[in-house]
Amino acid sequence: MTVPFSIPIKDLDYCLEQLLNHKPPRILPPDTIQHLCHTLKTQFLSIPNIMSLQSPISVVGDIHGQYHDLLEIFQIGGSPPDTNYLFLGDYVDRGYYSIETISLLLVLKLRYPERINLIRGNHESRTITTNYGFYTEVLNKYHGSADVWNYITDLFDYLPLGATIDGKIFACHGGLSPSCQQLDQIRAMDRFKEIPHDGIMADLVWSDPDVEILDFKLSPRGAGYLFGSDVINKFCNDNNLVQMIRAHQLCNEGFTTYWKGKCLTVWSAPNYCYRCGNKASVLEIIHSNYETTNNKLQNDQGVLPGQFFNVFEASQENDEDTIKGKSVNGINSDPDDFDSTNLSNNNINNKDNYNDENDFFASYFQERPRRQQHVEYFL
Ligand SMILES: [Mn+2]
Repeated sequence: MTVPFSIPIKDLDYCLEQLLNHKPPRILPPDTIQHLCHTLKTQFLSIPNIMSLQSPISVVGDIHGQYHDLLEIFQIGGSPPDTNYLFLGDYVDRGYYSIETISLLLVLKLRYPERINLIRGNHESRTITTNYGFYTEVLNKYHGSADVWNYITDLFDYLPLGATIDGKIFACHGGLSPSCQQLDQIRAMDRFKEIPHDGIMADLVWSDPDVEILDFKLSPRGAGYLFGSDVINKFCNDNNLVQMIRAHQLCNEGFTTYWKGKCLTVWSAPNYCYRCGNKASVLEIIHSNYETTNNKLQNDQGVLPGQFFNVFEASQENDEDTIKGKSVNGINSDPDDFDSTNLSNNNINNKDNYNDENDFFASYFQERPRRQQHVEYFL
């Protein structure tokens, strides 16, 4: 089924062209963003709090405004419409390109509604974005107007909170809640609001796993909880799940596995904040036919059969921004005295023509060679 939308494909492809064919990417006009958000609201209204998705699908963790690293994801992991994606939230804040990042994802959601799935992270919130970069970036790039921030943060209230994959895997941004034993409790919530400070909705986007504990414990983050092995075992048992996939925590190697793959963290912002030097990953889920695999549930990444973390490093543009040493919100500031006017530009896209009929987005990525993948299939 195709979700209806009222923005012509050629207009969406024009938005993609503005973002992809220029360096730096061109931001979309406020009226365009307003129109995108309005159209998406009607689409999100019909999406349940927990989406039912199927494999194959690629799961992406935090991006945090690292636009060029998001493009790297489509490059190494495939682009829609050929690849299905589930993004786990935290699209904005910290990095330099929150507007471009969220604009691209919103346009892609409208352009490929069945291929792109977005859920809400703790940064998809008015209070958090006011403090960690997105709000300030909007003021800077839109000549002092906060209109675009208002359009987009209003839309954040419509994002779904989680997803199941093949009915066996539960995915959300953060983790579990002591107030929630059944997925149906999440399904029954009114999610169309700002993220509250506590309760199930807050915990879903704020909580973290902790292998040192069995039960719940207050989180040092000041919101959400740490949850232990008894909690995840009971939750999976009671909801017929085999695994939980989440994001929300920086991983040096791009991913972390807990409890023999029962819980995974996928982190998709390489060289986070242009200074952490970490790798990033996308979790590719090929299938969930665990019963056909002779119970050989582990591999060298500690994930379940049919899954692998596609690990990648920062894009060239991330490196260039690192050299520029601009300040990043929420992180120590460096003097912003670098002259960026004469950066050598190895343009990420030098083509002038594009096919505006069907698959503009895919054709963009087919131009760049796919990286060799070290894939282990367990079919
Ligand atoms: Mn987060």
